[in-house]
Amino acid sequence: MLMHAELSFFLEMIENRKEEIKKAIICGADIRGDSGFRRQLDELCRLAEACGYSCEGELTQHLDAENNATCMGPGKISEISELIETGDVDTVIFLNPLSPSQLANLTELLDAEVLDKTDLILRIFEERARTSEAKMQVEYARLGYMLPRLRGLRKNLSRQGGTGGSMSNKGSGEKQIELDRRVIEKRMSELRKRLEQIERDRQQRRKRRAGSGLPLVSLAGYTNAGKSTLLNKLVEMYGSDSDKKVEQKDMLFVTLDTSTRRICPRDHRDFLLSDTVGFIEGLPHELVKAFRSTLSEIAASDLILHVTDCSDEEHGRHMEVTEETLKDISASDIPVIYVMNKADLSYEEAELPIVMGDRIFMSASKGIGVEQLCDMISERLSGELISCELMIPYRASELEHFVSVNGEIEKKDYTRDGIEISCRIGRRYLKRIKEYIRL
Ligand SMILES: Nc1nc2c(ncn2[C@@H]2O[C@H](COP(=O)(O)OP(=O)(O)OP(=O)(O)O)[C@@H](O)[C@H]2O)c(=O)[nH]1
Ligand SMILES: [Mg+2]
Repeated sequence: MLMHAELSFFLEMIENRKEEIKKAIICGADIRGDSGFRRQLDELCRLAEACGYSCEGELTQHLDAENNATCMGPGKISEISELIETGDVDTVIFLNPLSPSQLANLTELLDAEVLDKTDLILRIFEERARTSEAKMQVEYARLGYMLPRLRGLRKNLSRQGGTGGSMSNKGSGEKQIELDRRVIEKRMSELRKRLEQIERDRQQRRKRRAGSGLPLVSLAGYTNAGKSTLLNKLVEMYGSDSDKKVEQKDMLFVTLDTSTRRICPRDHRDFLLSDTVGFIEGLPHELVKAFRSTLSEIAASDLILHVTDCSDEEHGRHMEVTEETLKDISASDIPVIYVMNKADLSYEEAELPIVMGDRIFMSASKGIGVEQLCDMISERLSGELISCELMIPYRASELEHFVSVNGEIEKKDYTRDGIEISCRIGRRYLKRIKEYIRL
């Protein structure tokens, strides 16, 4: 966490939250009748609940354009004020991203805690982050979010009864905000350096792994789709006894860190399977940026298992959001298998699994379709193999083992000049053996 005494207001802000369940109201301006508006409000309510709020109601307004000063119009803002005065609400959560000036104005006008979806997601991540890397990433994202909003934050804090640390003790006004800004920027640059070092270590590990050569398969998908459940099921069926399970739970954003396990399916080549943070519509840009290094694991994989809760009526939208996020992290060119999970909720179990091309309708929690999924994984991984003929001299005979681990040997002869091999091997391993390929 922050080490600067000047930033005590930041700690206060987090501390002040660990109170009883707060009553929240969900607000949203529906700009020109957005078709996904209803669904987004419901999801915001789930997010609020995951963050310890109880949703007491919602106020929405159709608008042609957002109100620059207060997001919603003055009439609606008065309605919210009345709810706050009667004690029915102490937090107001906006679906629309609030600009720094809208946040400052609303906090002033409403005399209540005001947050938007980005802030809410940051709070969930703050509560759930466990490893020091995840903690640093979330802190970096939080500070990036705070930087342009210092004025509104100061109001929020003094309303909560906090001293506001440097923000309210040492005089007010622009000068103070400038001071706070400098402290935050310094801390962000420290965090950036430490995160860059972690990323370098990760790249080293990745290189070593590529050298020893098991293919990497990554789970990706909307939050709560069942990614961790699938990892656990594969570990249970084909992992080693010492492999620990990861947390799986019916809540948004349970997983924030990457876990990798070795899976050894019957009759197929072993592979590594990685589970990482889930996606959501409108995942704050600050977070995607801060979690880039964690997400880079997906971008470095040989195959992605795109997991979707197909029983959710919004699953089409969830898949679109996942694809957009994969594009964002430069992972859209990697081969994909679509895992339509939780199919037990929409189909008779006897009908499952259903395999249609690169899709499989299955159930991770019930273990239905796991073997078929492994067949598909193996097929896709070997589809990426290239046929080649090798003549390996005996002085480099360790490459025979390298080829057998990373590919499939079709024919092998021990000749006078060396080992003659016909094999199929992943494109990315060609570099290591290129001088022995026979043209
Ligand atoms: N009915 C049913 N429930 C499932 C299935 N797979 C997972 N679940 C449930 O869905 C919930 C979420 O599962 P997780 O594995 O934690 O989901 P996740 O994708 O890892 O979610 P985050 O880590 O939060 O992004 C849990 O309550 C699981 O028990 C399934 O095949 N069928
Ligand atoms: Mg998970």
